[in-house]
Amino acid sequence: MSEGVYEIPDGFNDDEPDAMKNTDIDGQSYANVRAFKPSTRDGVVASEPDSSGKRPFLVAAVCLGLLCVLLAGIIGLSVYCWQKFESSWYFLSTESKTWKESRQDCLKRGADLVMINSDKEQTFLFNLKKRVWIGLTDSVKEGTWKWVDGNPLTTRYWNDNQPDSKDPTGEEDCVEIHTDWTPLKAWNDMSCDRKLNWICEKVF
Ligand SMILES: [Ca+2]
Ligand SMILES: [Ca+2]
Ligand SMILES: [Ca+2]
Repeated sequence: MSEGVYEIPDGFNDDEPDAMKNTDIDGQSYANVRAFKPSTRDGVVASEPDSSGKRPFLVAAVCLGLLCVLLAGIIGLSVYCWQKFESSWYFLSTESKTWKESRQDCLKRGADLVMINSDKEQTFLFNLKKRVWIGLTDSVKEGTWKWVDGNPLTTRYWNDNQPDSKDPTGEEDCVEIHTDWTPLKAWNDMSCDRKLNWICEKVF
């Protein structure tokens, strides 16, 4: 035959991709109408980056991975800052603030200053070995101690000589756990304007 190109009949299953088809008839080469696209199968390596849309997906995958690492870090850090004991989570501050500022910090964290209901809880807090504010005050009525949720004081862990309200500059209306004493006799009333660490409690 000297002219023409054989047509592939309908239904003929040609497993060669269109891009690879070349027809050689009578010693003459006919290139396929579609551009030749190099592939590793041909021993040709593309020197240009693949612009088929894979790159944006790769960038998105890397960004997602980095976001996951960041989230894991934040979650890990927040879990590290809170300690679980019995049915509550406790946050021990690293800063020192007044009693009122300390309470505001706890409220921002979705918690409140710690309220102590048992010997076990008091001992756990004492063993943290920090002078800390707790959620107990008589600022509304001198001598009437109330927890931050408004409940009256029933279980007490005052030191033998406390509360004494003997701050030379004024009243002592807020309560700390003092580290110098014993676990179940560790409370001291103190001026609310003094700066101490504090403990927030979240009950579950
Ligand atoms: Ca408690
Ligand atoms: Ca007082
Ligand atoms: Ca005192």
